[in-house]
Amino acid sequence: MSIVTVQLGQCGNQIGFEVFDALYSDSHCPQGLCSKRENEVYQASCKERFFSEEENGVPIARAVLVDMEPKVINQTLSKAAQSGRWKYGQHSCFCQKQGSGNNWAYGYSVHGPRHEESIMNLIQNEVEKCDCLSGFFIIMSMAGGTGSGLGAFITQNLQDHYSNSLKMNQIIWPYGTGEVIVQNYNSILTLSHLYRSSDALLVHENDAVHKICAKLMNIKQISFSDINQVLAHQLGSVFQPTYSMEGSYHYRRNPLGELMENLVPHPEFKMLGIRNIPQMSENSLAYSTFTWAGLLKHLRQMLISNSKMEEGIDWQVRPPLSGLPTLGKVSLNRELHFNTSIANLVILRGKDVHSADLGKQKLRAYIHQYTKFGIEEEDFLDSFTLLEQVVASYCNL
Ligand SMILES: Nc1nc2c(ncn2[C@@H]2O[C@H](COP(=O)(O)OP(=O)(O)OP(=O)(O)O)[C@@H](O)[C@H]2O)c(=O)[nH]1
Ligand SMILES: [Mg+2]
Repeated sequence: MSIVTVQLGQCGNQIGFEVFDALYSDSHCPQGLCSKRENEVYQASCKERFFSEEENGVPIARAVLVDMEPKVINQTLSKAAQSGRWKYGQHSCFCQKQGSGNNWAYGYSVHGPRHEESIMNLIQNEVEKCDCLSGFFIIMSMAGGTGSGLGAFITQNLQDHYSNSLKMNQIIWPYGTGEVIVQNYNSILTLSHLYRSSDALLVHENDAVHKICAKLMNIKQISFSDINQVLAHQLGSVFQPTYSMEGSYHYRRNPLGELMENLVPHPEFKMLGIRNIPQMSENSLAYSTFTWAGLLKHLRQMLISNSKMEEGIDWQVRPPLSGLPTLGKVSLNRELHFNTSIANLVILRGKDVHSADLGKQKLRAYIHQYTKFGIEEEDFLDSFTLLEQVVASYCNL
């Protein structure tokens, strides 16, 4: 089964490129530890998922590229073509002359309806190339204008047109500081809209990945390209084929279905995160040894203590001994309480919702940028309410 990837905005397109490049490199790795035949089966399985028929021997990514300005799309297309190993389809991109200027409302209410038909047609063309569709993987930032606003609009459309196919959105949580002032409002709108129309939200925080680049990969001047390579590596580890119960040479067939069956057991809990080990520069890798048991132990503790990386794991945090702790135990023993990981991200932001940062007074200063394009104060209130509900559900887990 295949996945159609939709890359939206600067962030979505730049990450999308790195993801396809990582998937291709991994499945064509020259020093495989397995037999030639096994390698071929693995390659074929990866190809079925992410690449369509070859053109002159070069596989074509099952992807649609969308941005409202041409620069990033042109760069992305030419980087792929220059790789000589894989490329994007000739008729797989849609771009215009002017972006959304970090305005979610412009992406959602103006670009969305205006270009709906053209973008949906491109997606349909890509779907028709699949023998069997597993679903959609939609890559976008949470805080910009095009990826977030138009991305939310297109995801809603996919839900309407392909209600039986799974949709997973990869969303990039903006840096905590130093970016555009309206990023919090854009993020609230993105999250609440995707919560209604997507099946799973895979969240990556730029701050956390930046730290991985600095501390684990030893990169001095970190660029988006470095960050995106770490992200792509993590995504590859999730999407590449794994053995089915039938044993070697048999890979699982439904990449998104199998992930969601295990990770999204209830539609209220659809926020996902990835923990990945080992993560280090190629140079350090050569001097390291690992055991499977050791890796699992670290990974498990990272999950429990909500560490984003292997360094600095808090070994004091423990899961509850059995089932849910009673309320009394929670308050007495707060620092030892089991940490629900990705939910924390929303819960922390959830608390901020009540503080000055996202307070209604501040919102008033910027609301005109949204009302100009049809997003009213009431839409914000609906979004706040929906997210508060999500926070409450996670708190009650
Ligand atoms: N990880 C990562 N984040 C990015 C990248 N490019 C932009 N971002 C983040 O994405 C957010 C801005 O969104 P963009 O994707 O640039 O915006 P856009 O979708 O192109 O929308 P407009 O430019 O407003 O039309 C900020 O939070 C950036 O930190 C990237 O290549 N990688
Ligand atoms: Mg842009």
